[in-house]
Amino acid sequence: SEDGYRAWLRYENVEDDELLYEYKELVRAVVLRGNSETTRAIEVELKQAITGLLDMEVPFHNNIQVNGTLVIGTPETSEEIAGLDFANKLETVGDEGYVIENAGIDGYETIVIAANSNIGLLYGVFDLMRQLQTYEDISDISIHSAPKVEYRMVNHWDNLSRLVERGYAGLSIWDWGTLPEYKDPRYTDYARLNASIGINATAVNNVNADPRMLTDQFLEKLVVLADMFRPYGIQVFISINYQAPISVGGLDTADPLDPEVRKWWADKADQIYEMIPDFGGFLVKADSEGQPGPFAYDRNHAEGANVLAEAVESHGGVVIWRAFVYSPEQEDRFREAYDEFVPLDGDFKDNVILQVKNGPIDFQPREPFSPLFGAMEETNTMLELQITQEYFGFSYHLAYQGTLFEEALDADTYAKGEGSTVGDVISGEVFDYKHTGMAGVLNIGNYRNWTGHPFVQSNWYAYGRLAWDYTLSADEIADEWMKMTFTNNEQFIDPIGDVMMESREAGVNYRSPLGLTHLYAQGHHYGPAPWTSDLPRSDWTAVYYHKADEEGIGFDRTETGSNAIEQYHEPLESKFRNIETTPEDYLLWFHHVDWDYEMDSGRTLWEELVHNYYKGVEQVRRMQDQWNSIEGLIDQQRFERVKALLEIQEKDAVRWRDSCVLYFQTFSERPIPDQFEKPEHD
Ligand code: GCW
Repeated sequence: SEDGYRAWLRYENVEDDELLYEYKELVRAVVLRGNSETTRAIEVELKQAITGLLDMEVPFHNNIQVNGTLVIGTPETSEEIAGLDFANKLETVGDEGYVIENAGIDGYETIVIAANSNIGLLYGVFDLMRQLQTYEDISDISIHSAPKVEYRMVNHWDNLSRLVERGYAGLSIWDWGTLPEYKDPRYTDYARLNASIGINATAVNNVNADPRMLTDQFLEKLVVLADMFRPYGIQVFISINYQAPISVGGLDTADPLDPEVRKWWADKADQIYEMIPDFGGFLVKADSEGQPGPFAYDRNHAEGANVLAEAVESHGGVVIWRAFVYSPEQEDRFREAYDEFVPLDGDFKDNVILQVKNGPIDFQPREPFSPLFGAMEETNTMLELQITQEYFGFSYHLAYQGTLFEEALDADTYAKGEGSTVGDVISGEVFDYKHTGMAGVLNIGNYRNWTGHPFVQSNWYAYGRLAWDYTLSADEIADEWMKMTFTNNEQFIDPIGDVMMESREAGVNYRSPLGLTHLYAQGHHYGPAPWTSDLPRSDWTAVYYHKADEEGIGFDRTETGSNAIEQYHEPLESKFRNIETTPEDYLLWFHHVDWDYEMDSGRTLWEELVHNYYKGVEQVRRMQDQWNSIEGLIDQQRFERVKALLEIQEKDAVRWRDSCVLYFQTFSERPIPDQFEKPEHD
């Protein structure tokens, strides 16, 4: 049965006879050099992969004896590799990169996987297996690959109770109750899946952090996870609660400038590093959504972060400080992170990284990029993306996020003129950052298939691939993922590739087209409630964001409004100030627009809004048709599951459309034109 547990590491038998023959000739034996936990993991992985893909047991030899040997090693562990021409090219791939090349060694034809570290080799092996899984020709292989950012992290919002915040796939996979005694093999599969896409760090607990994570009881459990992840190159991080010196340490203050507090954090760090020598560091959500932080002691974010940074510094650790802050006092939540953090640029220690969500509000279906990217010249700044579909239909809707991630990474900040994309900023190309990184909020659960909806796995996959190389395209990543996860059959790949590539835009259209924001029901963030108005915090209401009235709709962020547009570099600032040059996808993010404003299509704003809502529903219906067309090309189990989920998605899309259109109509007081019942697909 296909229950989705293996995700993209299915290693199914290659079904193309010619390719199978080619692969068997090229991978007849393996010479694997080195002896470490990681090389043992490589051996296990390769045996499993080749047995599955090529239906044969590959022999591991002590030296090269046949043509078609796969030679794996570093210049230190392998004389064969040290002697090769391209051994000197290895410098360019750094600690974690790798090279895969054909090479003649001692008269034998080989494929070589070379790297500077065993982890690099592991990544190379996963890449080669991906070539086989996706039916690439490897007879003339030449791959040089190195990650573009240093920390490629996943963040779990998992509570110690095992309930997962914004997780839609069961309980936390960390079974704290049976740790440290029971080493669930699932933890190893988790590490394999992550390593296969280049993830090298995980923060295991929720950023709304339980202070108990810092107690001996939980640290002992964490040691086991760290031990199980280490062979796969994955460092562990924990989220900390800023009041821990009080609640765990028994002090009467958590003031970061208090000498006792400093000592407490330093001692705590020493203890953790004693237990986990390669511990990554702390992830911190402070003074945000009710979490404690330095503000209680009149200290700013930099003072708050630096005490922690000092504690882990001598151990090589980092502190990841989140920039997700906003409060009801401000007129515009959009402005807030920038207003709070830009004045502190330069005040953070070198081993602090500021973690910024892609958009200024909160993981909406479409946001302009956060103006903090490109504004922090002296502060390491990393990107936070959401893999879990909090605002995208949980694990019920098919919504491939690769396109959203790509859009965020490719956005040009103009920080140093044209061509300073968010990707370039966070990889340290624009400013000279000491540390670089990306984080993805993962929130898999203990469901058999990890993510609930089989297609949510693709977000995890896409995130990892882009964290490794932000210049990859969402399209090619979707293609790889489908081939590895479902089938190489083009009759499947073509229509379902279209489904994936269109799915995010469909989700934007039926929820919040043209730059609308946050129309969700309060709390769960699943269904529509654009009418939400009376809550204890105005910045949690929907009316705060859409500002619909008799005149029009949208949030004025020009000089007549909050002027948040000033936070962008030119020429973006001028572009967004002018309603005519603001891209329509972002229109209502920046302007309060008259219902009769004429759009590019010739329709009025009201008509265009309605059009988009109707189009979103049509897009889902088309996704259903395309899915139905592939019946029989994959296992019936996953086929039926996705089919049923698409039925749910269609109903939800209709509900979103009707709720929003009818609600906004109470302001526009304009008719819903008949022809929008079924707009043509454009
Ligand atoms: O998107 C919001 C979520 C919260 C989350 C918060 C954050 C962990 O609704 O559930 O809390 O963001 O990113 O801190």
